[in-house]
Amino acid sequence: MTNTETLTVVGLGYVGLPSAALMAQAGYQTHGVDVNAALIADLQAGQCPLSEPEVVEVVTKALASGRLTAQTMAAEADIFIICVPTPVGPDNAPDLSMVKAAMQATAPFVRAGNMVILESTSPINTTRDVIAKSLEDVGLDPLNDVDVCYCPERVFPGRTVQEILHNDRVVGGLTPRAGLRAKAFYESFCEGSASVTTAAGAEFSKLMENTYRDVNIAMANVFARIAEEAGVDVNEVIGTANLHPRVNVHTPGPGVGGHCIPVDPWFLIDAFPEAAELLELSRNINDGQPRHFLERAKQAGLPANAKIGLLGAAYRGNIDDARDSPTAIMISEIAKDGGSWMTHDPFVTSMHIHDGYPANITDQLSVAIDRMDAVFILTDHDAYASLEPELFSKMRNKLIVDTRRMLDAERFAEAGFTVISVGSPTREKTNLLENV
Ligand code: SAJ
Repeated sequence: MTNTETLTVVGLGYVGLPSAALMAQAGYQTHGVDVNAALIADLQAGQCPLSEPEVVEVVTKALASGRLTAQTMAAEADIFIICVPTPVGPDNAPDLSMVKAAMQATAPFVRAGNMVILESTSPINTTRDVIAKSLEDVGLDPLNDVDVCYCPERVFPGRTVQEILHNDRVVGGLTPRAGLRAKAFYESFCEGSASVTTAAGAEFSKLMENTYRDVNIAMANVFARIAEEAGVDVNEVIGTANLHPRVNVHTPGPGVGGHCIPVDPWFLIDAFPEAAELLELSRNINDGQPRHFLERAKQAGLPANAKIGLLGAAYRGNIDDARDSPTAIMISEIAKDGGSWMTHDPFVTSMHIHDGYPANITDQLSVAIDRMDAVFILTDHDAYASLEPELFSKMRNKLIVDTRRMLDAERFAEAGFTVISVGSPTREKTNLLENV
């Protein structure tokens, strides 16, 4: 490999660590930095603490090759990449404290001629107001001495390595020179192409991409609520509507989870509250889905102080990530009603309420189903796709809320269950079976 520049990657999370490993794999001598000493100790011992098998493979290989090293301190390099979290606070205002702290710790190592790239999802103008400002504070001119850029990641958790390597990227320079240099850098280790724009344009593009998805999901959830009232099956209608060549209605469900889509629209709402009215409404519609399902369940006979089994804690299927999951909102709504709950997830074992879960998935599911007043299916894990009515036979009250359309509602109704499916009228039990 001929990539002779050295890199410092600050923030070794689910994007920073695989990115650093892929840069190392492309021949760059890469210095990884993180404030988490336990993580650094794992990496120094050659171990990758993330769970995606492909990520583990590239990270362990990069560590073993010596091209990727890890420390809690920044170090001098030709190119610096900042990949730290940018959450929102309790008031939904952006919390840039980690970007600021990372830049304060990194800026003293930056020299004239270097490039500094921010990858963290950020409000418009963060590259100018935080990154460039920190460089000015150490005596550098961010428009002339250093190339300063914004280049958001676009990875879909579960396919991290392939998406870093193959997705097209947008790179925004504070100057045209910086943009062109960042384009050449990303194209040196990624297959996707990089489009050059301004730093503010790239920041806005990232927020627009995730907000587009949030608003479209909110619209799908509104269509589902209309279908439930109108006595129509929303899935059939979405199927026919999507035959139109310019229509792509998204999938309704329990709301929107993950660390990006429920967060990023707030960066626009916070800065442009009037213009972003639709975005705030959409956020509230999506976060209101758990309450909506609870109200439907009450109408179908969910008792007060109900005990509810929750199948799925991850924010989407077949991953172990429960950050900002609709299940967390559902739990707080159940608590407001004085109810109790038991969660099951084949991947997110930290959210199991029960100690000592059995190893076998059917036995595990029984813990979250038997003697419950209702069972809510909240995550589209493959493991929940083929559940049979017999598994639910020991429920106290045969009420199932399927927020993901995982079950054959007809079959469950025939077996004596009341089934509430997203986007479809409630199906009452058609005959009650004794001792199913
Ligand atoms: N969801 C629906 N209906 C849909 C699609 C998704 O209810 O039609 C729900 C999912 O179940 C999940 C949530 O939305 O709870 C978000 O999941 P997701 O699969 O849409 O996306 P993430 O958060 O895993 O990843 C997104 C991606 N962005 C876009 O698709 C525009 C990814 O490319 C970004 O890199 C990532 O956010 C990020 O880091 O910003």
